[in-house]
Amino acid sequence: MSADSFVSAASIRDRFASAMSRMYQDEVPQYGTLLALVADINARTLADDPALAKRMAAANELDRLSVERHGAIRVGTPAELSVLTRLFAVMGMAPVGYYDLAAAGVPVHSTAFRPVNTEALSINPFRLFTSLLRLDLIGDADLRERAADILAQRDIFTPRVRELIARFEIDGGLAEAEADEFVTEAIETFRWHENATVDYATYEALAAEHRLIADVVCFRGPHINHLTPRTLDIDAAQAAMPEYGITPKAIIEGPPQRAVPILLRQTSFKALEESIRFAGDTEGRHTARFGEIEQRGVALTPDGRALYDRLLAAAQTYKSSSNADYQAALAGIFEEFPDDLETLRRRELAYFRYEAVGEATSDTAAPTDDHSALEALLAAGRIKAHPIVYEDFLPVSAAGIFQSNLGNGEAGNGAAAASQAALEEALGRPVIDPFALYAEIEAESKRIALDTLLGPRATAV
Ligand code: OOG
Ligand code: NI
Repeated sequence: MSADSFVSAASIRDRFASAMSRMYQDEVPQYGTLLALVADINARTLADDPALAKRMAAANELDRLSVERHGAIRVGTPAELSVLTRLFAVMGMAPVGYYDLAAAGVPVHSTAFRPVNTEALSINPFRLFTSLLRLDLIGDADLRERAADILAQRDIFTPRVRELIARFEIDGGLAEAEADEFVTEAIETFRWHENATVDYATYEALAAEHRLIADVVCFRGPHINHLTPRTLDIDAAQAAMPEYGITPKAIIEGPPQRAVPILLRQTSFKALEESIRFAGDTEGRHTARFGEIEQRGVALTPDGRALYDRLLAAAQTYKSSSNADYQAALAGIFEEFPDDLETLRRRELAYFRYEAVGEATSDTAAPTDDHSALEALLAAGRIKAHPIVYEDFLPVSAAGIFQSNLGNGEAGNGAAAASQAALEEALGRPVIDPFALYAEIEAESKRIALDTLLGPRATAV
C-alpha cells in the first residue's frame, strides 16, 4: 500500500465529525435545533457585518465554520484513554493542554484531542474535550474498588476498530474502504446506551459520591455528552434560544462581549432527563447529555492570558447575579484589556498569523532587523496580520459547564493535587503545550512572510 492511496487524516476526521454529528442529532433532537439556530445567527451576523465576513474569508476561516464543533467525553481508566490516544491519532488529533478540574470539585482531569497545524485546522478543527475519571478521589475504599471492578469488565472499543488502529500504525495510513469502516466502528464507542451495566443500588451509591462518577462507571461506554457548534454572536444565540424552545444556563462563561473577541465564550443548556434500564430491570433516570454553543476569539499569549485570568478572577463575586448584571460587571472589569487588534498585537497580548501580500519587489528589501522590517511591511500593507483563533478550552468555564449540567456544585476535593504526569502516563505521551503551538504558528508565518518579501535572511525575528 503506497502513501498515495491512503485517505488523509483530515478527511477521516471530517467524516468522523459529521458521523458523530448525525448520530447525536438522532440521539438528542434538541442538538439539531441548536445547529439550525447557530446557522441562522451566523448567516445573519455575516450579512450584517461584511467586514467580519471579509476578514474571515481572508483568513481562510469561513469554510470551516459550518463544520466546526467540539465534543466532550469522559473515560474511566488509563487503559481506555491510551487506546483513545491511538484512535484519535488516526484522525490527526493529538492531546493538547492539561485541565485540572479537581480544583473545582469535579473528580476528573482532562485534555483536548485536536488537530494542531493551520492547514488541518482550516479543513476541520474538530476537537474532543476528554476527561479521565480520578477514582483516587473517591473517599470510600469499598466504593472505589467496586467502581474499578465494574470498569475493568467493559471494553469500550469494537474488536474491528482495534484492528484498524493497529493497521494504521503498521501501514502508516488507511485506504478508502478501511477509512469508512474505521469511522463507522469508532463512533460506536461514543454511542448512548439506555441500559446501564449496574443495578440501581450501585448507581445510587456511585451517584451519591458524585454524579459524574455514576455517569462514567455505570454505562457501556463514554457516550458523547455534548457537541458544540461555533456561533459568531453568542449573545444573540443565547437570546434566541427560548424562541427555539431551549432554556440556556444562566451565565455565559468566559470573557465579556468585546469588539475583538478573545479566547472563548460558552453557554450550555440542560438536555432532558433520560430514562435508564438498570440491571435487574429497574427503571430510573439520569441526566447525561446536554447542549452547548461557543464563540471563539483570538488566542492569547501567556501575558494576555495572565491578564485574562486576573480580570476573570476579579469578576467571580458577581457570578451569582443575572447574566445581564454579570456581563455588565465583567465588561467593566475588562475595560483594562485592550480591545483593538493593533494594540493586542503590539503589546504581544495575542497571537497573530502573518501573511505576505504579493511578491517581493526591490523596494521591500530593507537593511533593517526583522522586527522593524515586519512593522514597516505591515504599515505598508505588504504583510497582513490575522488573529489566530483560540482552539482550546478554559478550565474555569469548563468547571462551570460541568457543574451546571451535573445539577450540583459540590466543592469536592479541592485540595487534591493535580497530576499532569498521571494523565500523560495514561495517554501514553506528553500533552502538547497550547502556547507553544500558537507561538510556533506565529513564528513560522512571520518567517515565511518575510522570506517571501525580503528573501531568506540570516536573522530570526
Ligand atoms: C466537559 C465539560 C467541559 C467545555 O466546553 O469546556 C467542556 C464535560 O462535561 O465532559 O466541554
Ligand atoms: Ni464543551
